Amino acid sequence: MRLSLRFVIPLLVALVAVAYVVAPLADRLTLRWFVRDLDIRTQLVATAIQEPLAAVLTDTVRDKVRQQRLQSFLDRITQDERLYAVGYCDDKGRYAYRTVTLPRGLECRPPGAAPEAGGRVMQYGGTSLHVATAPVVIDGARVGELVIAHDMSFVERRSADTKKYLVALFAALGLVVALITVLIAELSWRGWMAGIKALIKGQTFADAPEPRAKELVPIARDLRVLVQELESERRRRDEAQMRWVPETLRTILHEDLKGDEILIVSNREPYIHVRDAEAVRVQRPASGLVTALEPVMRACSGTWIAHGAGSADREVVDANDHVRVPPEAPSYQIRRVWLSEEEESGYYYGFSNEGLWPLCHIAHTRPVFRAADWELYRSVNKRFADVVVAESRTRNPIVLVQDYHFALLPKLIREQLPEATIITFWHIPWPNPEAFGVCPWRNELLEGMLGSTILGFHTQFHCNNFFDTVDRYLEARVDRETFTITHGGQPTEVHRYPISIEWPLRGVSGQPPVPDCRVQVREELGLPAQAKLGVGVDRLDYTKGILERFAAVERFLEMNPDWVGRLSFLQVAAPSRSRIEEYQSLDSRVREAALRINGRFGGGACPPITLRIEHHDAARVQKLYRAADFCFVSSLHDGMNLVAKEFVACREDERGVLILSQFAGAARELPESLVVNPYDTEQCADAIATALAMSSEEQRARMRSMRSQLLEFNVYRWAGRMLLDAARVRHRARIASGVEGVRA
Ligand code: ADQ
Repeated sequence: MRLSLRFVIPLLVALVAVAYVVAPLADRLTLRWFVRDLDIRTQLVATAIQEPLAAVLTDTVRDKVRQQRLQSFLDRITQDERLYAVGYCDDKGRYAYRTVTLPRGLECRPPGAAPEAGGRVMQYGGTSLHVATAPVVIDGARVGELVIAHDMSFVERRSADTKKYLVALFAALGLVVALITVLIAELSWRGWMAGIKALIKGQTFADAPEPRAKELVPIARDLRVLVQELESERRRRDEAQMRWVPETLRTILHEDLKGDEILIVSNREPYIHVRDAEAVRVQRPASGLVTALEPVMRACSGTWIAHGAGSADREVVDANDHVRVPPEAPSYQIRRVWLSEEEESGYYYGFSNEGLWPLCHIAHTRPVFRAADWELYRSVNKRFADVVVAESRTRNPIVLVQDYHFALLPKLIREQLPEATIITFWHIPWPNPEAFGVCPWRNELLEGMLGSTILGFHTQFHCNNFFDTVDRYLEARVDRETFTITHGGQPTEVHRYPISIEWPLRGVSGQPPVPDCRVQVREELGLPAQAKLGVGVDRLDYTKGILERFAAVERFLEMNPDWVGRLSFLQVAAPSRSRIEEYQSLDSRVREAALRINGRFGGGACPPITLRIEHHDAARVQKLYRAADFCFVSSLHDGMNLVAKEFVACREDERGVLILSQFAGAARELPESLVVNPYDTEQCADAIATALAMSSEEQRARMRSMRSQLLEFNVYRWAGRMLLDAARVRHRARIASGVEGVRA
């Protein structure tokens, strides 16, 4: 339709132009040219016949003879096909001779009339005639005048021919113009479309090329900015509808954050280099924080700043203390920070893990606060702040500060990089104001954290506790409607970001089928093939409720003696913070409990408790999850607990039961698990009984529901939501600075 219009319109225009403008104009012009030609021709004829005419006129023969001669002379002349008629007017202004064809009404001009400048056109008997006069002069005296009429029908014939050619010419021209128009329109339409398409694509991928059509370039930029903003806005609004995969994070980074620089700071590094007898080995620490952030960093690149704690860490870094990881396919770098023994002991073991860890977990372990530890905590936070500034290539990087080891860091970074976007995530619970209030440096800690742009906790409950704590101890404006705390003019948004795992969990697809895992793990543990297996996977930490778990297994066997020799509970516990007395004591208590329970119910090939206090690699842990009939997470208090989520992620067979503590953040997201109070031994023992008796249909229904929750709420969403919020804050700050600029 579009094409045919483009074709027809130029053609119609050409034809109308021929009919109403060109043809009449051509008519007028050709007529004028021919009249001029005929004027000249008349003069030529007049001149040519002047002499013979004079001879006839002056001949002394009789009048009659003269007349006859003149007549036949003029008749001869008019045999010329164009010469229509000739007349001779004498000196009295009367026709002395005239051919019969001379129009009747054509009178002689009065004698003495001035010579005519040119001829005139007249109609006669349906024929157009050109009539002109020429004086006849004999011996210098004017004796009369010739009237010469030319037939102009040839002009009409030629004019008609010319019109025909013109129409044909213009039709051909119109056709060519129409074709060229269609061609150009089509090409430029495609060009525009390609330009616009590139432009629209450019909203999603910032590196889209400039449109080739030059005229599109300026609007391209404006349009791109506009669509990008709309797109970002839509993303923020439609976060719930988005599919959360690594690519989504990359898109947010490139589009919403315009590829801004990302720095992560945590105490634990994602890869530790350790020296064996002869070689350097790479180890991945058992840490929920690392488990969550590593896939995010793979997706985002950037720099991860962490304490270099491995025995071979210094051997593999470059001159700037950088090492690229993951070793198999490097995609980001670690910047290692070296701490002395004293610093590590005061900042990490002392203030962080003997002070803040028990302070934030309500696990009835008394926090220990030493002034010396506090000083080292402060100075190490300052060291890390300086490293962040040194690593930052821009004045406004996005810094993701991780966990309770760095409560002071946000404020320290803010002092040196006021434009940085600092997102602090607190991976452990936040207690109520009374519990937190026992810390001698509570205000400094709170002020340090409020240097953040955004502060995240796993649950709303922890956010509310934080609001209450700030409200209680600081002079700050706490706005619970906008979730913002303003302290010293610096606003901090406080939000809930429940952490999760990557989905699908890396490595699971490479695992043997679940039945094979069941058989292999039972063989490896020396358990009977039919034995039921429960599993617990933790860092060896008193907050994880390992002793309470054992007590529940013991109680279950007490209540259900027929299960003795048919059920084994495998506890794998990664040694953790083993320099701290409380942890050493836990280690011995856990070992003793396992021995005692095994002594009480064991003896056979299937001990009630199988305890492995050692670090396992991720693949091994996944295999254990797959081999188990149930997984028991009995944390006394836990920010989230990723073990619960990992267990669910490893069970694509939709079998297995999760027993989960109500005091782990994960219980809010996985209510289809068997939710228990780990302090209630009876309830936990019952939960084991329920798990062992649960039909496969019920297992499937519960597992399916939990899996769909994790598919949707994975770690990319956790990180993505924080980054989107950061993008929103940055966007608003840019607008605000623009407005300031205008005001100034
Ligand atoms: P953690 O206290 O470390 O994390 P958790 O969330 O359960 O606890 O993560 C532990 C991680 O270590 C899991 O990935 C698990 O597979 C791994 N792991 C445990 N034992 C292991 C072993 N023996 N060998 C090898 N790997 C082992 C803190 C908070 C949590 C919060 C996370 C993330 O205490 O509440 O969920 O950070 O924010």
